[in-house]
Amino acid sequence: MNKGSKIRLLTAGLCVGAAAAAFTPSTASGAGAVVARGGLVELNASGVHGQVTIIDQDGQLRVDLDAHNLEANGHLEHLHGFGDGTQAHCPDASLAGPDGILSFADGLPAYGPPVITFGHDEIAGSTLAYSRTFDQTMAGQPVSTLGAIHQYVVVVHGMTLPDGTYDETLPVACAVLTTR
Ligand SMILES: [Cu+2]
Repeated sequence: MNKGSKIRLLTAGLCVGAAAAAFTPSTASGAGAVVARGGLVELNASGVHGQVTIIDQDGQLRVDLDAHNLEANGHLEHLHGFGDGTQAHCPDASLAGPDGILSFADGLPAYGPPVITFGHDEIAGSTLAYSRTFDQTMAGQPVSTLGAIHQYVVVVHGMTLPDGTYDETLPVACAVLTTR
C-alpha cells in the first residue's frame, strides 16, 4: 500500500465516523438530507413552467422534475453553476442581445456551465416528469464535490427558433434553488 492510498482510507474512515456521530436513530428517515426546491420560470417566452425538487443525501442527488408546456421534441435538463461558491442565476432577458433570442451561450454568464445532465428526453406530449438519482457529475466527480446545492440553478432546454429550426439547447425554463 502506498502512502497516498493510506491517506485516502483514513479520510474515508473519518467521514464515516462523522456521519455516525451525527446520526440520530429517532429521525432515521431523511437524516442529513438537504432538500432544495425551485419553481421553473420561463425563458425565451416559452410558456414553460413547473417545479424541481433536489434531495441531496448520502452522496446522491435525487431530482424530481415536473415541467409543463414543452414542445413535443427533444429536451435537455441540467444542473448549472460555477462550483466555486459563485451564485448562479437565471438569466435576465437583456442577456439575449440584439436578436432577442437568449441562446445557450448568452445565458452562460448567469447560469454557468452544465455540471450534471439530468436528462436528454424526447417527449411526445407537453409534459416532462421524472424522479432520477445521480451520484456523479458530468466530469465524473462524486456529487459531494458540488458543495452547497443552492449555488446552482436548473435549466431546461429545447424550443423552435423563429426561423423554424428546432434548437435542443435553447433555454426555455430556469429554477433557482432554495433550501429551507
Ligand atoms: Cu443546461
